Amino acid sequence: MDLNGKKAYIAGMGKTGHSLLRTALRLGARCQVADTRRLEDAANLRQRYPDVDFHFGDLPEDLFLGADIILLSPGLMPTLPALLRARQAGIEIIGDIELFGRIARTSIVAITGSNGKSTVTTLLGEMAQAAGLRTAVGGNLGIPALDLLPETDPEPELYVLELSSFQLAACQHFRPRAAAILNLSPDHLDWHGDYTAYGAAKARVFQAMGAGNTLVLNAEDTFTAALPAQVPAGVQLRFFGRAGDRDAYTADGQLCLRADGPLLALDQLLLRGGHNTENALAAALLARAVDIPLTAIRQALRNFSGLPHRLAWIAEVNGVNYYDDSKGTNLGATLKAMSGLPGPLVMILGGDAKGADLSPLREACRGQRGAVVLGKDGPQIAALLADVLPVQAADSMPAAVQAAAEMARSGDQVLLSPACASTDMFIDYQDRGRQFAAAVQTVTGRVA
Ligand code: UMA
Ligand code: ADP
Repeated sequence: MDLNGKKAYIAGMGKTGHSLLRTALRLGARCQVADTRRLEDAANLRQRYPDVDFHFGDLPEDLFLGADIILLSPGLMPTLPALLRARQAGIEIIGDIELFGRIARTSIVAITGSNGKSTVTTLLGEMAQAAGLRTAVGGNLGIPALDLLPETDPEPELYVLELSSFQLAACQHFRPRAAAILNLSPDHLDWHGDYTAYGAAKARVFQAMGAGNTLVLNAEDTFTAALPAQVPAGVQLRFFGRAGDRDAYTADGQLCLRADGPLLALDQLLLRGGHNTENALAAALLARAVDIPLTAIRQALRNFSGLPHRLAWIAEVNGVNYYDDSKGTNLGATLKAMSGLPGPLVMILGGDAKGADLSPLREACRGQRGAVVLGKDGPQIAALLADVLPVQAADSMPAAVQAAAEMARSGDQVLLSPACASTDMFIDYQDRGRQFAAAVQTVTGRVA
């Protein structure tokens, strides 16, 4: 990637923006940075990078017009007038993953979909490590992809990247050796405009793939099952699903690979729930696509107990079990989490619904014990559910847990799986999950 002497404009100065700036400077670019926010560390940034021009706050429409290339952060809305103007002017705009793909020299596995990405990414990373591969794991999961590139040491043998629809929307030639699209359900519709555009962004993960590459798809998901017609010639397709004619499936209490036979008994999998069985199958197919041996796959499957804030058990108090599924930030994830527990449930829902239609929650909540709603879209969810089950509103996590504990009866489960983003009330989903666990301790400590 030749950026030497080029004028690179970094759009957004979050985690990704920092990684874009460091990389562009290393490649010899002359950089400018813009962020629509008035960032607290602006003075530090100016001090650390004295040769870089920074622009914070509202971005003038013509701000990017002098750039040779714009390096875009994923969270920025594509409808930002300064970006639209630059696009009209024919300036190249690429995201961090496209840039990463142009620099990285070893194999990349990319994982996307609406739900299960972090789980599959982490699990595949464990499989690769168990196989003794020098592996770097990141992307939307947390460490920006560009920060995985070593400055001096040899490159990792394998990069495992979780990719969001925002990141993929800014990819053109990105070509992973293997990729998976796990599923699609409505999310981020405010950013993409509609469901079709959201799905199209996910499908960009395979647009530049070709012979020698493998695409793993969910055979049971309406969106992913219809994708093969769009997949470039030469790409090997691998399907996971329930039935035995898939490439990975479950049969007779075993996880099985069509090419390799039985992999592991389901009861040896520490991950719980049908959705996690799908995640395990997807990770195993990806692992085989990059030649990870079966022994390493089995070892990782036996040892991996899942990530925090994904249907994680917190406590049992007075016969009521409390579960943290704070990472349930869209409808699809919450429906899976609800179906993974026996019930009756007291749901804690709400936050920023990101423009999604949450009406399928009505059916899922029918017959459950109750719901407590929180946050920006709490009132909308309360109105949706009011005639289906008892609903209460709360203005903080302790108040929500208090209300849920009062509604629950012995044998019930209280489930925080909000179907919404957290950032209207919390720093992020981890903060929301931690506040939930803390509130469970205090509130139930009082009633116990
Ligand atoms: N923002 C502005 N103005 C700007 C730049 C950003 O208001 O000029 C806002 C964005 O709208 C967004 C926030 O700041 O709300 C962060 O945006 P960003 O692009 O700077 O994000 P990063 O801090 O670089 O973090 C991103 C991912 N975040 C998003 O895409 C929103 C992180 O995923 C990811 O871990 C990180 O890059 C490294 O790859 C988080 C996420 O919530 C976990 N992702 C979404 C999800 O999983 O649903 C897509
Ligand atoms: P992502 O990174 O895509 O958000 P995670 O692995 O972090 O996915 O899981 C987020 C939430 O989505 C979990 O809390 C769980 O409720 C749900 N989930 C996980 N895997 C799946 C799946 N394969 N299908 C549907 N929902 C899932």
